[in-house]
Amino acid sequence: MTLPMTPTITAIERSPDRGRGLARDMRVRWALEEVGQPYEVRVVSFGAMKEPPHRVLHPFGQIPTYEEGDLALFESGAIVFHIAERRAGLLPQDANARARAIAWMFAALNTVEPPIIERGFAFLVERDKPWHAERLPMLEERVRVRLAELSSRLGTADWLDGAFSAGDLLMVTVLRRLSGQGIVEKYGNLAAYVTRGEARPAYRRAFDAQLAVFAATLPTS
Ligand code: GTB
Repeated sequence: MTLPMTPTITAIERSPDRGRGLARDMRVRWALEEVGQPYEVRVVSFGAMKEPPHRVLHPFGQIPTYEEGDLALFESGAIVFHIAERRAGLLPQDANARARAIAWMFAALNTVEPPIIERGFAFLVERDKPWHAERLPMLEERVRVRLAELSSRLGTADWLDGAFSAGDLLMVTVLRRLSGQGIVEKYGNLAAYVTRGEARPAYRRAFDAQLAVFAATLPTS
């Protein structure tokens, strides 16, 4: 199969976040914008995601995917890492600093994001269960502990380890899932960190592009 050389990513048609940039194509778009790589977007419906043509690209029937030349990738973290490795701007040159930035990428996806997602899912799908009220404080506490630890490490720094990196890009997108819920806002430095990420020109371009897709895929009547 011949695949295009300009990277093509996938995004959801009518994203449930209503264009707030919370779906995981946002982090890939932002990474591409940071390194100045033009890209194309293929919008897929929830139904099409589960069909064989999309599952060839993504075994779990999700977005985002990334196609470039004869490479097809899935998992937003792997895609951001691929972009960061091949183009300058998201990972430091110094080997140790680079390793630490990669550690922050894993921390964002493997340590900070899971409790945030679990709490979010509980709100979405468990709210009517008799045990929900009992389970919720534990889920809230797990998020709180992680944020307190992250806040303590960030301190007064602008970014997690020196210059802005792919670790910050992923961490900001993970924290944004809590935006407006009064949780990140309890940690002034984390709230400022998210705002700093969102103020980057590359972030703004990525955000506007995903919002345009949401607007364009809304039903017309
Ligand atoms: N680990 C994968 C990755 O990082 O790439 C997870 C990918 C994933 O969950 N993708 C979602 C998906 O395809 C899209 S982002 N879901 C369809 C399915 O699993 O069947 C989903 C999303 C939408 C809205 C919000 N929000 O409003 O907060 C957050 C995330």
